[in-house]
Amino acid sequence: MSVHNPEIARLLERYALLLEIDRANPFRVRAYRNAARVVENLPRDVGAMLEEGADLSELPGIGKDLAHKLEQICETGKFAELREIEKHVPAALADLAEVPGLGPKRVKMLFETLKIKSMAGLAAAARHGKLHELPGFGAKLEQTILKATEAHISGEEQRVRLFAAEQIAIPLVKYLESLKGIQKVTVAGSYRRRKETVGDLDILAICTKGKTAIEHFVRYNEVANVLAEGTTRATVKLKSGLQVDLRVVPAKSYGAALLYFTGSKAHNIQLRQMGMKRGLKINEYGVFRKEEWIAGQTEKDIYARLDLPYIEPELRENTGEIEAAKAGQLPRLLTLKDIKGDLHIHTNASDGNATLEEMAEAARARGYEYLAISDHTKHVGITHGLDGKRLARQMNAIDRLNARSRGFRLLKSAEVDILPDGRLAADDAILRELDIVTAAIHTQFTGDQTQRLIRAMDNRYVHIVAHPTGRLIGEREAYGVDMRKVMQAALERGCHLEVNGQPSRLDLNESHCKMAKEMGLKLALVTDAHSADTLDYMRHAVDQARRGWLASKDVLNTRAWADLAKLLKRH
Ligand code: DGT
Ligand code: CA
Ligand code: CA
Repeated sequence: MSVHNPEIARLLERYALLLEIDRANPFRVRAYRNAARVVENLPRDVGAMLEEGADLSELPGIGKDLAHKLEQICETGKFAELREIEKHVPAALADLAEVPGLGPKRVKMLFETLKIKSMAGLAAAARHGKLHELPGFGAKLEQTILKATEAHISGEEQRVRLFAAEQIAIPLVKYLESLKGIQKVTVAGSYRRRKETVGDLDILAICTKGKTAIEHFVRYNEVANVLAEGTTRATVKLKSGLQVDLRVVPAKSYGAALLYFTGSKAHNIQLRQMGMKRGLKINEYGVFRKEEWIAGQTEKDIYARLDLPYIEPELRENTGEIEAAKAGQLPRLLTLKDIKGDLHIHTNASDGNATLEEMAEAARARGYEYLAISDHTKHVGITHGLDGKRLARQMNAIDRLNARSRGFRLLKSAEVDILPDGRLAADDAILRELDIVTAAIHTQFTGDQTQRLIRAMDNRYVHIVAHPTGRLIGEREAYGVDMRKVMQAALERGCHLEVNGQPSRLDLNESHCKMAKEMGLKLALVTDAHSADTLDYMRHAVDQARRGWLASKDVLNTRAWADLAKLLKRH
């Protein structure tokens, strides 16, 4: 049985929701929700780990009991407790709880008062105006629900997070490349533009024998059904639900096809219009003057025909990149190589699973010059947070390790909770001792959080605000926050915000990055890693930053520690 991580996470999340509807102990609910988060952010499939005999209970947030459930899911596609609860709480209620504006409590109420237990039932109730008079509902919410349920019923596309799409695309590309005669395989579309979610995968391959390549593709063992099959293109649906288009092109028009299928559509349309003004026709086969083919082997050749420099895929959204290219003002986008250290990670002193030494070693192995150890400080609701004593011990350990190492430095840091009134959940006496204080909201975030974040930055020991909007892609909307105000406040105080590279967060997003750059606010790119291998999530933060037009100079941790330390000084 091949069950992939996103599916496992979805089952755990679903169970948490059903428990919540069933008014189970909130700690249990949270344990399952945390586990869902851990699984969806794992770099490898749980199934593959089990095959290699890994002990899942060593994962952060996964105990013996949960590890056992993960095994059950991998073997049977479900687990006993989920089957059990679905006997008395209709499974569809979990879907209803995810409708914007609803939630477990309201769903329970709808079920008990109006007997609503399906999406269709909810849509009908909204359409017939049965919801707006219920306590706490109102006409606006009724409209929101109506729209959301109708979109759901009409089967509007389910988008997949980029990280989950990668886990599907990478083995598929490897499989395609294994065919003799295939020269080059590239995933184009939104995937290549590094969007945070993708609707489907658009794969391009160079091959002289198109038909053979297509036959090889549709035989892939993850294919659930073949939706279209021709001699140079095919569309399949994979077992994961993701749709994949493959197009096989000759080497001569590879650049043209790559440009076309990378998109975005809006970017392509602009280019085509520019071409038309010069008497050129641009399509997926090449650039043509009258009927004559004049370019198309590389994307660079095509841009050159329009007197444009090469434009990076991450910028191709028709949001000013073509104008900037014309004016010679494209940013030189930062790359992973520019990053000199990670400014937000956890060890097993709080909720991570690796030791201080292991994390330091992994950071050195990545060529970093520094690593900030930012375990949670102790606070209600934070598991294993460090109190003053344990933090002091960690600082001593850091001093000892630093004394022994050359060219690499561990930074003393902590991730401190921002309380609802904007105060921090740690004493200044502790914060003063740290190289970097990262403040974050983890609880009670209904309503606008702008002032709460600004208050937190009023504390003169705060340097960086972590995951500033709190959103979880596809799961939880950002809390209300006026980002321009927060960024302005950060500038005034000499504070900074982070771009969190956890695949489920990517917070700040690309438009926030762009805003920060325009305002002159430097950002920290971090992983929030809870294990050594997830230090690699830096590349997701870099993707996001590139989509937000950031150059190396717009980012804090592209600098040596001495320069970074100066930038961190508060006004
Ligand atoms: P997605 O799949 O929703 O995440 O987004 P994309 O950008 O991957 O879009 P998709 O898969 O519909 O199409 C892939 C690329 O093909 C798209 O980025 C640009 C190109 N394309 C698709 N349809 C058209 C079209 O009607 N005109 C032009 N110029 N390009 C198109
Ligand atoms: Ca696509
Ligand atoms: Ca497509």
